[in-house]
Amino acid sequence: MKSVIIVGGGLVGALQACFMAKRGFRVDVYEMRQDIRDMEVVRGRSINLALSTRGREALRRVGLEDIVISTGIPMYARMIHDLDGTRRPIPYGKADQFIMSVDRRHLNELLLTQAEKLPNVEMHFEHKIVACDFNAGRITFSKSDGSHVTAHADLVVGCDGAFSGVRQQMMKKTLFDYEQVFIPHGYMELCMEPAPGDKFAMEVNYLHIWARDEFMMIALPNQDKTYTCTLFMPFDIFKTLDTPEAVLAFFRDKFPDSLPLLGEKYVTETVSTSKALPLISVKCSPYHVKDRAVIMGDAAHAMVPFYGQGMNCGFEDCVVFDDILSKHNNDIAATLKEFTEVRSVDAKAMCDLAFYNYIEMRQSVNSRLFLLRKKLDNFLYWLFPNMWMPLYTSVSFSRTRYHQCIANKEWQDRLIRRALYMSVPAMAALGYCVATRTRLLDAPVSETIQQLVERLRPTWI
Ligand code: FAD
Ligand code: EGO
Repeated sequence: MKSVIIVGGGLVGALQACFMAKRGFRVDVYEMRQDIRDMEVVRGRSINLALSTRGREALRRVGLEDIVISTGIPMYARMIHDLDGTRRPIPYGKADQFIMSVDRRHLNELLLTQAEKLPNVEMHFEHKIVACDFNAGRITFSKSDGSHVTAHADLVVGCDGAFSGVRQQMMKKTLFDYEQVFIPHGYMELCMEPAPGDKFAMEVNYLHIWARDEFMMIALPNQDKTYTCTLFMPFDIFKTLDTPEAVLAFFRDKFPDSLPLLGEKYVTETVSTSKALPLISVKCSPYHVKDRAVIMGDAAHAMVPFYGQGMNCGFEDCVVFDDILSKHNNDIAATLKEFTEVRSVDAKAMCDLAFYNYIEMRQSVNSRLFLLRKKLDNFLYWLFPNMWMPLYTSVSFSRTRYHQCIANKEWQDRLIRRALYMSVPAMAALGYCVATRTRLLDAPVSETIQQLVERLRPTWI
């Protein structure tokens, strides 16, 4: 059987190892970090993630859906926090439509352990990719002691994240398109401890959102009754919050209701001393080199986190790849070619959607408008359940291809625009009638209309 090297033992790499091994490929996973299962604390990155339908489908196929769902916390609605502290819940849709708050580390550990259960998988930690020769199927890794090792495989799968080393090697090839954008916003994570009595500090089973134009904060619940809050803000503003006093004034002004829950001391100390982390959006094409290499997950399409789809999209990559392998009876060359064709269109669409949300959430999401938009979405969905699926619903609760989600949204927008245009003359007529009500009822006008009707009436009536 053919051999596969998977670079990166993160969420997507560990999942891809399960998929490939189940097909009988000989799989070697090379991960730069040490085994997270042996670590006390894993630094960096968000602590929890929103898992939705696409990600769940992938987990189901490797037998992990039930365990992940049972250890996550469902979120059936968003909870919008107004500036004055008012909280307004807006359901995601039907009762069975919820997103799951899952622990990143726990999920990664489950995936690694699941992959290792298969006899044809081997893990190599503390191996960082430094070079590869795609034609020879040869990869060189550096180890933590500074030494180098070389490995061979029929296929290299790059699942090594937004700053992918495999992608970097692919960029040397001709006809490889690449685009990366760092947005002006950075993010910082804050931990909200349980309230006295070991209870959640806020309503559980919600995705909490504070929308303040340029500043956004969200909170997802954890199993241990804490919340992970993520503050999104321009680096320029983060820079000005370098003293506890400045942080306190800022939070009092923008997120007053969160202050007592997070604790003034904790917030002021953490925000004034921590570094905000950058957010990057990466698009590239193609995703493969002949029958030798392919990239998936963030390596192929890192996106800004404003749709909660990065991991879900990466997990769906594995599902799509697996389906195409089946279709071509494990023929690698045909599979890689079709994977690029099919998946690059959809992943690009999702990157665009995430970026669009970044813009929209700042412009209109001064919570009132957010509320209005979501309520209208829900109302139309309730009215036409088979025809009018809101964009967030098709992205998060269906496996409709991402580019199709955009197309649906476009015809819906066109319809709304048309309905508005068509209502213009009707409104004008109505307005005219209201303004001139007395005159319409005047005898001469009524007579004119009667004469008109008389003249137009077909003779047979
Ligand atoms: P990664 O998770 O980055 O894993 C890459 C792995 O490769 C790592 O283990 C790394 O150590 C290893 N590696 C890197 N370079 C090398 C190398 N040279 N050699 C060997 N190994 C290497 N997505 C969601 O679906 N829902 C959410 O709610 C959500 N929230 C997010 C919030 C924030 C703030 C951010 C930043 C992202 C969020 N995402 C979310 C996106 C999600 O984190 C990513 O899409 C996901 O982690 C991608 O998985 P991956 O395996 O492709 O990459
Ligand atoms: C008008 C206003 C149209 C991530 C607002 C669309 C994203 C966008 C970052 C939420 C939920 C999971 C998330 C909604 C919109 C995660 C998410 C949404 C954030 C930020 C996030 C929603 C982690 C955008 N899903 N979402 O509809 O509830 O709507 F607020 Cl900053």
